[in-house]
This record gives sequence, C-alpha cells and structure tokens, in this order.
Amino acid sequence: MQKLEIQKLVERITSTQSKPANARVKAITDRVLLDLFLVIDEFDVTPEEFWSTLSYLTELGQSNEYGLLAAGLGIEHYFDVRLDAKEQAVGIEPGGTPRTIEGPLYVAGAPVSIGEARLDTDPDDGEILFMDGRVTDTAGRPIAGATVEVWHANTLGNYSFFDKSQSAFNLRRTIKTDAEGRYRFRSMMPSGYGCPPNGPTQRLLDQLGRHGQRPAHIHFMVSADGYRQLTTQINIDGDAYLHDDFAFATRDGLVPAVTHHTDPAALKDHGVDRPFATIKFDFALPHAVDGVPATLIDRPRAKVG
Ligand code: MBD
Ligand code: FE
Repeated sequence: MQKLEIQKLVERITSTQSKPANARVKAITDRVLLDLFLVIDEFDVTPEEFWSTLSYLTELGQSNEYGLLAAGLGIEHYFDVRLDAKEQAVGIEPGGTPRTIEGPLYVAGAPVSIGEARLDTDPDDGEILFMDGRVTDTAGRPIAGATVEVWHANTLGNYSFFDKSQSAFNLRRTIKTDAEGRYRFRSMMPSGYGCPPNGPTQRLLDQLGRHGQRPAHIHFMVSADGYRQLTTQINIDGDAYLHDDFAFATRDGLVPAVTHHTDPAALKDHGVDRPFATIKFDFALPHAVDGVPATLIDRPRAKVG
C-alpha cells in the first residue's frame, strides 16, 4: 500500500473522538498505531502472525514475564541510559556509583537490621560470602543511617518469593548503615540467572537467536535523606556471562574484586568451617537536587508483610 493511504486510514481511526481525551495517552497511542500499521505493511505481516502475537502477549502477561522481556529487550537499560543523560544535562554532581536496572524480581518488605545482617535463611551448600562496605557521599564522607536493600539469587539462580521452594525473604534484607556509614552481610555466593526455559520470554529470545542468561549478580537499592536514591547491582567477576548479560546491566565500576579465603585462621576469624569469599564495595550517592527526574522509579512491585 501507499504510505499516504496508510496514514489516511490511521488518521481516520485516530481522529475518532466524541469526548475529551487524555492528550498524552492519545498522542502516544496514535503514534504507536501508525508505526504498527507501517510495520505490518513493510513486513507484510500476515493475520496469522498478528493473532499469534496477541496470544503470545496474553501468555506473557499470564506468566508475569512482561518485566523479564523488558529487561531482555534492553528497554529497562535504555531508561537507565536516558536518566544518566538527563543527569548529565543538568550537571548533577559526578562521582556517584553507576546505576543499573532493578529487574523484575524485587520484593518490598524485607527484614530490617542495623549495620549487619545474615541473608541466607535456607540451607545452601554453595560458597559462603561476606560483603561489606560503606555508603558515602561523592566526596567519600560516610552516611550513617542510610538504607541498603539487598537481594540476590541462590546457588540455583532462583529468587525467593518467585521460587516458592525458598522461605520468605531468603537472600533479601534491608540494612541500615551504622554510625560510620558501614553495612555488612553474610550470605551465599549467588549463581547466574536464566530465563524460565519454556517461558514466553525465552521462546522469543530463541527466535532472535539469543540466550536468556545473566551473570551472577547482587541487587541493591541504597537511599539516604538528602541524597539521590541509587538502584544498582554488582556482578561477580569471572562469570562467563559477565559481559554477555541478556539484560545489558553490567557497567564499568560494578564488578568488584572477589577474594577467596582458605586459610584456617581466616575461617576461624569469620566463624565458618569452610572456605569463603569476601567482596568490598562502597556506594557513593550524589546530593538530592530539584528539577531532575527521581531515581526511584514508581512501578508495581511485589510486597510481603
Ligand atoms: C534477574 O535476576 C534480573 O536481575 C533481571 C534484570 C532479569 C531477570 C532476572
Ligand atoms: Fe537479578
């Protein structure tokens, strides 16, 4: 078809209006519709392809995988890049820890403690992990009473709440920094995540010739009064998918060194009976400023308690 004909048809559809519209919703819907008509034309999309796509989207929702696909198509990462650009444009204080995507597996309401926590409630025979560091401003001054929310997968790459075989809030905690701005926790070294192999996200990735794997990582949301909230992750160095993350979340500055300890004295010192790993990582937060989009995204999240 002629492009002009398509435009006229879409125009007839989008000009149908008998009552006040939400101008933004209408403008975006109208544009998406035009782009969709043009795509159908350019690729000569068949009705069979179109209806099977609708079934696909239904299944995507029924499987609660919209968030997973948004990560896998790099859309969530795109919003990070956009926020970075907006911050740069207004000249926000440099030196903050890089942000990276929240992902679809956060759960609000994790147990809160001060200074330190043990994250693993369920038994797991993986490598014991101790992680610690400080929350500071961009000049390295400690922030006491900052909130560090941490969540990660178990050694099978599964997250509590979504994996009903784990107990509530396994590998999820909220730690308030102590008077020196410090946090520390004991946990288990996570494994990388893989999309549910038979789920709709992985099926589309297969069609695109892509894997659905993430390197092992630990998620954080860090906040303190007067500072910009930070959503980020650290990746576990050495993971085969470190720079091949299906969600595009690995960024410079988010791959701290992992130290493995086998020395009996170190084991004794840490109160453990087998080799363990340690990671040190500080989070630096810029001061809050007016007129810049918020960092903490308002989005539907799972909540317990
Ligand atoms: C994850 O653990 C994750 O962090 C993202 C972004 C997507 C899927 C699983
Ligand atoms: Fe994750």
